[in-house]
Amino acid sequence: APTTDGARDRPLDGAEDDDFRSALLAGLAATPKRVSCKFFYDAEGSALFDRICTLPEYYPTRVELDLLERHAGELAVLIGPDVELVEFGAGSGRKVRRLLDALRRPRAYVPVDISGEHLHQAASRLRADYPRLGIRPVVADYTRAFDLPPSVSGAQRRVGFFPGSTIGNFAPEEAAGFLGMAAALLDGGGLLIGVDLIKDPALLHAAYNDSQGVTAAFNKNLLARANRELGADFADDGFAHYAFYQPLARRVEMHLVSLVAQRVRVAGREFRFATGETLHTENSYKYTVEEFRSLAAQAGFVPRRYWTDAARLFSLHWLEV
Ligand code: AVJ
Repeated sequence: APTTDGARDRPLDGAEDDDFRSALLAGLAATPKRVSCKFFYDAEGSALFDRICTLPEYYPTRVELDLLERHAGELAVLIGPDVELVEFGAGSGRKVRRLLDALRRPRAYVPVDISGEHLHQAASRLRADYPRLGIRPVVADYTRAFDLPPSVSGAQRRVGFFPGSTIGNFAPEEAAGFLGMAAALLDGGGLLIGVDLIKDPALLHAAYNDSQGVTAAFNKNLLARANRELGADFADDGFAHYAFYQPLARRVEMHLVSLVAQRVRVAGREFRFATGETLHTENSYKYTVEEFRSLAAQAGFVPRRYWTDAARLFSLHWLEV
């Protein structure tokens, strides 16, 4: 089991609270109002995120899957045989399957996720199709320091996998902190990581404001989740999805904007929203290839190879420790 000790038990994303209730109460009391994006991913939110990944405007998933397939042969050579693959976050399994299929004799798959249920599902789906792979889920919040169980016998090196530009949810200083922690866990191995790139703001805007409204539903599910789990009384038509790219901050911001002056009750406490006041729900930072490589180098990795698509929408990086 992962261990935590007080000194290292520091969150990297600035969220002090692990549980939704105390995090939302603290975030609604703060100015400006905010809540960590990790609370998007209940069962409803995870299903909505899977739909986002199939949207025509949301290029990251499509481009990253294509990069994994196109460069499978080169990845297999760089990563090497008999590795233990550690995934930060348990995804739908689509990306890790593509990677596992490229690698020679992968020994073990170690998904790390805060949600035990999500991990259990990811593990059992893979077990059926990869009977010779040791699957060893670890329940941990990878935004904080955590330990891994000893490597499986026969594994040559530990290789991390952090796809989807999830690193973009960290501010750059926090991303450096995460990479430093990953470098320590993956000593002697490497990290394969997907990073979304700075591009025409119109393309970023479209990716977070899809025409089917799935991203809006994903964002608003946070309020629905509060109503379901905390007995809150957020009115669905009282808030709107609001997402935009901030070129100077190099990030997409998602907010829920209050359409009227209103009071909301959450877990027995009352909060006021002015008209136009927002609850900030997510940051998604974008990088240039060179900026990301120097961030990784500062954190202790040796940036080896990277791949991008022809339009330079998205990048995949192989970093060694
Ligand atoms: C999973 C954090 C990479 O920032 O693009 C998608 C989440 N939010 N649409 C991203 C998300 C809105 C996604 N990450």
